[in-house]
Amino acid sequence: MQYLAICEDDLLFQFMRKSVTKRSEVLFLVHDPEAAKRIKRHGGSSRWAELEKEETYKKIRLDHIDQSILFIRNPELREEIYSLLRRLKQDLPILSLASEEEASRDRNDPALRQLPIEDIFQEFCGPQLLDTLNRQKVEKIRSLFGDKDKIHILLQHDPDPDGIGGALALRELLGRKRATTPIVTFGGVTRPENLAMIRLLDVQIDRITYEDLHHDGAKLALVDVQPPYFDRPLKHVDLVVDHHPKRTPFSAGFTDLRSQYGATSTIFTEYLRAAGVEPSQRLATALLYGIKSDTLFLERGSHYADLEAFTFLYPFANRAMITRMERPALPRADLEALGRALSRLQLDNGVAVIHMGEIKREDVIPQMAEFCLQIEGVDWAVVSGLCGDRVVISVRNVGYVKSAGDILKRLFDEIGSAGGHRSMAKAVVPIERFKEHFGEVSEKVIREAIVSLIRQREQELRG
Ligand SMILES: [Mn+2]
Repeated sequence: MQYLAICEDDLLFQFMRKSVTKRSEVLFLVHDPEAAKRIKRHGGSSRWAELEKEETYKKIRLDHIDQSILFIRNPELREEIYSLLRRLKQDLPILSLASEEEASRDRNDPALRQLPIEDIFQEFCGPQLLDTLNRQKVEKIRSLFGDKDKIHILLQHDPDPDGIGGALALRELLGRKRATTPIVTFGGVTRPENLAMIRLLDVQIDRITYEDLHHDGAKLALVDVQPPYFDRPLKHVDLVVDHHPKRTPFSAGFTDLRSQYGATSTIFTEYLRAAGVEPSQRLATALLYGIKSDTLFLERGSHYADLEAFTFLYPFANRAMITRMERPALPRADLEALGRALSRLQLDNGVAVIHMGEIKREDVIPQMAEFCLQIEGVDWAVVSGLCGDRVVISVRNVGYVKSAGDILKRLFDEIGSAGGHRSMAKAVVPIERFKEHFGEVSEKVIREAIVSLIRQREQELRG
């Protein structure tokens, strides 16, 4: 295919640069000699000419052109060139880029296609323009750490795919290796899918103590989590990138919180794109899985940005590997706990509350809450269980009144830790403190506390 792009300057070339320099079949015919030079300098093929002269097109030999692109902002000049081309070659395919108003005018010319520039900008340039913001952030992030610094990337107590994906991306953005930039946690990976992920992607997550966190002046980067999440204050935090709502004020050298996003991996995908870093298959797979699992395949709490990041990562990722991560085997004992809990299920105006008692694996609680949402008539699923010396409560919500995070925070933040999004949230409270506050840990107590707040919220919204 031979393309002829007729332009006043090199603007179109700059937009198309990536694709046209790889393929030399696009000849840019430009009005401005300086622009013609710039195009050549950047590896494109160009010719300077007087665009309104018939001579110009005779020299080019339109017979060899399969497709012409007209990007002329001056409407009179555009019209003039269009008529000229038509006169010289009746069936020459012309793609004309014009304003929406002009492009919508019917020309009764089957070989002419008119595209509104606005649409093109929207599609190709919108994300790129926004990226200046991300580019600045990437620069700032890179400036935080010196070459000799050791960096600890700290995740939540039970690192999940979103945190792991973000951590790998941060390491990539900084051009670092595992040895100087380890991913650390005070807890450990427990969920079977997450264990499968770190095994399949060969991700090492080290357990660390508070004492060792700042050992030898190591710098600290928090990914998918904020300083107040931790039981003990962290000494110095250099970076926080997270999508959870801000709970308590904190200070850090660099902070990027985007609570409207469904995943921290989305933020890091934007950084990578802005920095022009093409993700490896391993990194893309981790980020894609992070977005997928945090947003339940883009369904819950997700934002247009999550979809956009997902689309970008998809071709780079190993989807077969993600499928293998997603099918973790449920232990028999936990299946039985699910069964017992279900048999006790009581529905109260769309609110399903289940207390599972003692359970072995904490991740069964959110899985159960997720599952309960599928029961007919359930808008709110509240599932709790006892893990060691803690009460863990997970809330999911599909209805009109969405304030899962707020409600858990109001109830449990004082006596434990609580947070989350409008539609999914979690609270963890030491059993002793729970008892001091509520008298006992039971379905009844949890139901009464949560249902009354949900009703209150509904009333506020109606009122
Ligand atoms: Mn997350």
